[in-house]
Amino acid sequence: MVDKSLELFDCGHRACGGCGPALLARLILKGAGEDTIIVASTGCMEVFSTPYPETAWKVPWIHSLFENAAAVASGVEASLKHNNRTEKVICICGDGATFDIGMLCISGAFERGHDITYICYDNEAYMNTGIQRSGATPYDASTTTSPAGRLSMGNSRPKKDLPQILNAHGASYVATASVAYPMDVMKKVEKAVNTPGACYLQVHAPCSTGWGFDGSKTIEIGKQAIECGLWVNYEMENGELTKAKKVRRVPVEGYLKAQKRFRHLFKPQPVTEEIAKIQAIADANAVKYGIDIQLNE
Ligand SMILES: Cc1ncc(C[n+]2csc(CCOP(=O)(O)OP(=O)(O)O)c2C)c(N)n1
Ligand code: SF4
Repeated sequence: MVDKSLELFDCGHRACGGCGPALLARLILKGAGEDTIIVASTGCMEVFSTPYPETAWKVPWIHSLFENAAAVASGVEASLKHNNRTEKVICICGDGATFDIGMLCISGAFERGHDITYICYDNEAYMNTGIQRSGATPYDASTTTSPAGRLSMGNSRPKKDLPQILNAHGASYVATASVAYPMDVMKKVEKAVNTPGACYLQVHAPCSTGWGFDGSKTIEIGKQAIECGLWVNYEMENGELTKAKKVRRVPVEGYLKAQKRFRHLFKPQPVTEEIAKIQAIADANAVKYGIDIQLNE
């Protein structure tokens, strides 16, 4: 067991108030402990935590290119193994770096079975460069490259199912989590770094600036995503779904209404057919992962 009272991600960094990824950085290091080497791709977390010559990281930390964190981590892990060293190697990357530009290197690292943990902080767009859509952006979210307007309802594609893709690579452990449930995040990080082979964690990390909500509401928004079924916390071990957080589901409207990126769905009046499509995504998640609490449970 690692000592979770250690604060290995320091205060004084430059994230926006209520930044989900900043909270996640702290939780990752609490779950992983001191004996950890971080490889971080370019993105918000890298920018706000390491303005040269300052750093918020109290463990060794390497800045990779935007696209190659998994390749850098593979090399670090191979070198540590060669020298009989036992540090854990963790990639921490945004969804743009993970879902899109880094896929080639991630696929290679997982196929080769490197003993690394890859953690995607999923704030559902390229935030650092001004809120562009990524393969993780949810259906109908308005971003600067999928703007809602007279001719558009926002992002026209559903979120890519990356955990399933990495599961299909033969990953030892694949899990999703949310910063709204900190104990669960720390537990899954600890489990991932102690599971041999390549492991993947995808953590829902609400972004107050990009999603358009007050920074005091980060945890509330994260919980709403889970309570409506648009985000599911689950674990897959050796290819099989082993656990999924059950909920008494509520309609998706409350979650959507709380964020400016979805406000076009309600103003000037509710666009019921689009809201119904998003509800259908949540319903499909509920069936796929069996998360609905039945009345007799
Ligand atoms: C090869 C390359 N292309 C583009 C960029 C510009 N760039 C820097 S950060 C970033 C966005 C990162 O998005 P994401 O990985 O989702 O992390 P976030 O900023 O949301 O935390 C981009 C496009 C870059 N640094 N390198
Ligand atoms: S833009 Fe979003 S992810 Fe980036 S620092 Fe601000 S709240 Fe965090």
